[in-house]
Amino acid sequence: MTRLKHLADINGPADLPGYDPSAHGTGIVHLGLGAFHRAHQAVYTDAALAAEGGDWRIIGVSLRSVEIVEALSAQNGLYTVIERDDAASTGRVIGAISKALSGAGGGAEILRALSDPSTRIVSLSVTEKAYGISRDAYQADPSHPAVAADLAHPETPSGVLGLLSAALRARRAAGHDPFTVLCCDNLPDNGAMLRGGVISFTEHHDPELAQWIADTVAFPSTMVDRITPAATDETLADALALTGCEDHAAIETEPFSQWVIEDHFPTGRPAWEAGGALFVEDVRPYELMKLRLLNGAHSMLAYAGFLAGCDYVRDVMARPDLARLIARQMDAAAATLPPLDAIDLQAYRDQLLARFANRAIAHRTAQIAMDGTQKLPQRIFAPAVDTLRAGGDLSAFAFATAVWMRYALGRHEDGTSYTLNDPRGEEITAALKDKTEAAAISRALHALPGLVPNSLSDSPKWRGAVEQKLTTLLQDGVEAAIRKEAE
Ligand code: CS2
Repeated sequence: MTRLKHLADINGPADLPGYDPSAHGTGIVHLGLGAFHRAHQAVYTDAALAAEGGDWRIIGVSLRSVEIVEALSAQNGLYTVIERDDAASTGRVIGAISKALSGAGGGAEILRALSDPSTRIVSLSVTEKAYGISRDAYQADPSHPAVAADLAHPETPSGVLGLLSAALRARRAAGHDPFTVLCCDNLPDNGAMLRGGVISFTEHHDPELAQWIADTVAFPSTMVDRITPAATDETLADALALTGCEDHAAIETEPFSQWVIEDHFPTGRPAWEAGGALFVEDVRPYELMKLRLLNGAHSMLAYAGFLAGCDYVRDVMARPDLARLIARQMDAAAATLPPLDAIDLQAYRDQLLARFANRAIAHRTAQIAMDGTQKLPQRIFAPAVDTLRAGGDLSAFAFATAVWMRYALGRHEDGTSYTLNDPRGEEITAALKDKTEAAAISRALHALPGLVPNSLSDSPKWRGAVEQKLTTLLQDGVEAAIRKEAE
């Protein structure tokens, strides 16, 4: 079987890049080579290259995984994106990635790529937990392992903040322009957050450089959206059918894709609007809408669905009671949003429900359930705070929190256990040891430092609502609790 490596070898219905990849230099280093980057930013860059050309190909960096780097390196960076919905699967080969680098063996090569004058944008999709930035103060968090390691050895960084800071130092010393830093993770105000993290990290050892970063480096915020599950054997089999080639980096995703970006790129950018990106003054309202409606409902359905034995989001949507709770979650979240002239919230919500119901996408509830401590603050707690302040109905947020707490126990009702996949997993397990009562569990999890905002922890109304729902989950069982909640 031919391995995907040259466009000329492709023999199947997949679309090919509308340009000659080898005719374009690189202009972007992207940190985080996961499925999401390959289904989203790389696809927009592919469209931009086809529409307007330019030296904007991407050096993709995986900070931890070696596998994807090996797969893409063996394929000249080429891979297939499979778009699926109930009607059809279509394939498109992407040529935007010029090279893949791994951080597993140390950061020297990555630092060279970041410091190269041809690099004008550094984009990131590294997941919420990789940053090590306090969410309230936008400061580097020295208790985060990568931040601590890089603060101790800033010349040999391996984490996000250390790499960005060291690369900016090298560029300044060499007289090169700084790059623009583009955060593509699901965090509110993600550009400002990353800016605060990089500057405060740098202040520890080089205040002058920190000032230069504050004065010269742009950190536009973005809202990113495309539901992209982890690839499965079926993904790879379909890629073979679509290209006639074996493709170890293929991914599957939904037809929908959205990217809203603040247009602040002092050193230029690709014509991402060719792929449908929307450039706006202020991303925040879009980001809040997406985080609270899509991601908030996703987290709730992941915990409730996982506990109810639903492996995939589509299975959760097929249950009328859970589907009703998902719609309720979105409505409760929508009530916390400022009006956004450009968007019809009702239509957005209905579209989300249809996207979740896509039967052709195998999106695991267990995948979305990961890293709850990193996700719940912006998805569930922030809108709960707004709802509490406005005197609204807390039910949806309290239920989402209670199902997460039930999930945090790490065992199903039949006693089988599962791994709590969360950077604070050990801390949670220690806090919950020997706790069986709802009140004790809720107290222990509310007491985790920096997780639940004080306005919620200190509110008897909130605490009562969470505890009551957790009591039902524990005493009557998950199924009965879902039924009762959906009544
Ligand atoms: C999901 C997101 O895994 C998760 O937490 O909620 O990855 C979600 O699929 C994307 O944000 C959709 O754009």
